[in-house]
Amino acid sequence: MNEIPHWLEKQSDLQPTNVAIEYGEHQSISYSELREESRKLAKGLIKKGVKQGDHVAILSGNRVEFPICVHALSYIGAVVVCLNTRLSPEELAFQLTDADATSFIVDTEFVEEGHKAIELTTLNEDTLVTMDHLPKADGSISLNDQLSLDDVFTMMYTSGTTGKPKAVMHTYGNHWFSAVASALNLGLSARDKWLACLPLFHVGGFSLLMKNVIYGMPIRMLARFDAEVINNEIRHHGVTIVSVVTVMLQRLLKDLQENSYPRSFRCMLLGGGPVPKPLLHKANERNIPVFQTYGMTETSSQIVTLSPSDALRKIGSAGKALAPATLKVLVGGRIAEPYETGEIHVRGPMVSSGYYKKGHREAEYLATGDAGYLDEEGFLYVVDRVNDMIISGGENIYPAEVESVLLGIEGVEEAGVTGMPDDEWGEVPTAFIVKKEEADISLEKLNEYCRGHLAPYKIPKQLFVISQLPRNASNKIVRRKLFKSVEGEHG
Ligand code: S0N
Ligand code: AMP
Ligand code: MG
Ligand code: MG
Repeated sequence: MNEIPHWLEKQSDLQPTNVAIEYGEHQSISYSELREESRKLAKGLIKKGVKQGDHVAILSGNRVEFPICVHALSYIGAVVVCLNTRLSPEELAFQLTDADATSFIVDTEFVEEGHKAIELTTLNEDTLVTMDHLPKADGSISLNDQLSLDDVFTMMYTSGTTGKPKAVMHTYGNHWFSAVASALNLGLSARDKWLACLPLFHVGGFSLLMKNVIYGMPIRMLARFDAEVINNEIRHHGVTIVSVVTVMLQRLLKDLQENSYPRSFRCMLLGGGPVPKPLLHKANERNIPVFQTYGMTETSSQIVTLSPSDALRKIGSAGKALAPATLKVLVGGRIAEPYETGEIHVRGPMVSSGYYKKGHREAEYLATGDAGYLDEEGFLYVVDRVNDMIISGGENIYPAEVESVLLGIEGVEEAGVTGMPDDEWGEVPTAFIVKKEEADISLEKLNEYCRGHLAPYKIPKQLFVISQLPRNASNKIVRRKLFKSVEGEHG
């Protein structure tokens, strides 16, 4: 059996009194306390009926109970289903049902959404546990002291091209190799403290909880993104690494003004979506050690990373594949020439083997759905996406999902959605609608309807009413031609 000692048992043995997590104003929890709390919760949950193999959903902001729940579930051998707090109750209900969740742990801040979601499922109200009333128990209940690398540990939703989200399954081994690969790439210092401002329910944020217990490295957890607070943490409180998406770095630079970061701050890990080159130049002028990285939920976070020593020479590149990973660019099944754009394929022990209930991937390489090319030295440049996904502020939006909601609006005959460049969010969704004769469709009406069904970031920010959608020979919407079709009709 491919087993390793439970990582929290290990850290609490190696460094029981050292700080594991700093949170809130001046609070912290040591490794032995994190272990104690997680074990008590595991026993409490077992008494409540949670068993090995159960799927337990978590809907939570960045608070210390999140990792406590995650570790408690690992002690039981239950699977953690991470839910995005920005989703509508309808979207949450879909994921709870699809994931076959049998228990639901909800942050007090999202209790209303949690209850609304559960009403839309066949789950019982009493399966919902709020984070302020987590069951704790003592006594001799046996818990896992080993982790089997092949067991599924987490499920995180990502969108499917057909419209409905699907759950990426990560094993303990995926998370372990992801953390190890990152350390081999970024290095690890005894002084390191990683700031967690990315939401913990996405893999970029979640991976910090893993590094925390795999490396024994403290993390500083922040409840929400506040550029001033984060700059203060970096400048004055010993943070050495932070993971961000583009809009976060933009806000940090704006708040930083003429100030600078200390030399001990060694890595601004920037990923989750495209990065405008002027931002990279600006960060470089301010001596900010930006590491551009490419990764996705399926790769358990980073899989390709560029170090600052190459940052200027290779500006805009996402770098090279991490030590245990391989990358190739394919054009119609053939390896692309240098500078020839094709679909990025990746392979490595951090790559998920499949989606829940969708079967395991047969191919060794994962087809990422991203388009890119390698230069003559093998540095990767991500240029576009093969599919029509929109990325707004690091959140993915699948046009098909939004379109199917728009079709529910009275008077909407057909709907197409595509991304529009946006200074703040990178891209925002735009709707193109063919309306029924006589129908009155406005952005306001669309907004009002969507609010009940979709996370706010997925709601189209602009509306064009047109007479027909551009379609190809097989009648599929050609989303890339949507803006052109407006020009055709109005200009
Ligand atoms: C950028 C964030 C923090 C913005 O949220 P903020 O400012 O907290 O917003 P609110 O105050 O809640 O709301 C204000 C208004 O803004 C709207 N809004 C919020 N977010 C968005 C958005 N993304 N797009 C559009 N609008 C948004 C609200 O709706 C509200 O509007 P009104 O006022 O109209 O109601 C937040 O968006 C955020 O946290 N983004 C990041 C999400 C994230 O984690 N993305 C990465 C996901 N991908 C991965 O994890 C894989 C890649 C990866 O692992 C990685 C990524 C980065 C770095 C490293 C790695 C790695 O590999 O390790
Ligand atoms: P997610 O589904 O949230 O895991 O998002 C991952 C997606 O973000 C990838 O498939 C890419 O489309 C995009 N992405 C991540 N990193 C980069 C990068 N460095 N440059 C461009 N796009 C990126
Ligand atoms: Mg994806
Ligand atoms: Mg968001």
